[in-house]
Amino acid sequence: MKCRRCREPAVIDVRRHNAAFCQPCFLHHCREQVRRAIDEFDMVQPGERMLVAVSGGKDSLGLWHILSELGYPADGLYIGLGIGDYSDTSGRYAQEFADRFGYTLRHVDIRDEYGFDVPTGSRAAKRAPCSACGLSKRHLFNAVAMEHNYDVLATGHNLDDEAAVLFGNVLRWEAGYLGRQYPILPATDGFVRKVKPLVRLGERELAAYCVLSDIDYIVEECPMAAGNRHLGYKEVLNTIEERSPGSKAAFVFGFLEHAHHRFAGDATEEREDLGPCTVCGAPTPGDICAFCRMQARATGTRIPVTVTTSATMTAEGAELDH
Ligand code: Q46
Ligand code: ZN
Repeated sequence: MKCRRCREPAVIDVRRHNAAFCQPCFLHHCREQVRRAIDEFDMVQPGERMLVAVSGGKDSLGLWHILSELGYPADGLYIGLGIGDYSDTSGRYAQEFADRFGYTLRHVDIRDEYGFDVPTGSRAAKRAPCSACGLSKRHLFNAVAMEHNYDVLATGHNLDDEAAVLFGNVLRWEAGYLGRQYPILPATDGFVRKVKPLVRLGERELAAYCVLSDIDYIVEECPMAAGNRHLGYKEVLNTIEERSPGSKAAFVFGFLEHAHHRFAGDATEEREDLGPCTVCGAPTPGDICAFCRMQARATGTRIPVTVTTSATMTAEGAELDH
C-alpha cells in the first residue's frame, strides 16, 4: 500500500477517499479537510478570537491542534461535569495537552460554580443524563464565550457525529433541529457564532491523527453514554459505511446541499421571541432558562414557577440546540 500523495509506504487507508497515506501526508490530509471546511462555510476570519470546547477526547484535542497548525490560535474551554473519575481523568488530559503546547485552557467546574453536577441535575430535572449534560455544556460554552468576548466557538463534532444526529432528526422529522443542523450557526442576539470544523473528518481519522501526532487523549467512554440513542445510530451507520464506504459523507453533505434550506425557516421561527433569562440573562423562550431551572431544582433553590405552553416547549429546543 503506497501513499497517494508521495508514493512512500502508507500507514493508514481512508476507504471513503479510496486512498492511503504515509504519516506526514495523512496529517496534511486532516489539516486540509479542516481548512476546506473553514473556507467552504466561512467559519472564521484571520484575527478573530476563537474558543474551542475541549473534553479531553480525540476530537476536541485533535481539533485544537489542527486549528493551531493552520494558523488559527484558539483558547480552550473545559467544563467539569462532575461525572466521577471520568471527569477528573478527562480534565487531566485536557490540561496536560494545553500545558504541553502552551495553549490557554479555561476551566469551569459546574459543581464549584453552580452547586450541582450532571448526575444530580439529570435526576432533579428528570432528564436523561446526556440531555442534562448537553444542556449544561451548550449553556456554559455560550455563556463563557459571550462573557469573554470570543468571536467564535468551535466544537469537535466530526462527520460520524453529524451523520448520527442527522439520522436521528430525519427518523423523527425534527424540522427545527434539521434547520439548525449546519456546520456554522451565525451569531444572533445573545448567541456566539458556532462552528464545526471537523465535519469533513471521521472518528477513525481523528483517532489516527492523535496517535500519529503523539497526542494523548482519554480513550474510555463516558460511563453515562450507555443507552444513548446516538450510539445506536452510529452502529447502524457504521454497518452501512462498512458495506458502502462514503455513505456517511454522502448522507451529510447531500443534506447540506439539497435539503437543509428547506428546514431553515423552521429553525428561524423557533429562535424568534427569545428574551433574557431573569436569572442569568441567557436567551430563553420563558422567564427562566432551562439551565437555571435545572440548577434550581438540583440545588433546592426556589425560583418563580414559569408557565410552560406547548409553544414554549418547542422553543426550548431552540434554546438547547443553538
Ligand atoms: S459526556 Fe455528557 Fe457525553 Fe457523557 S453524559 Fe452523555 S453527553 S455521554 S458527549
Ligand atoms: Zn438562566
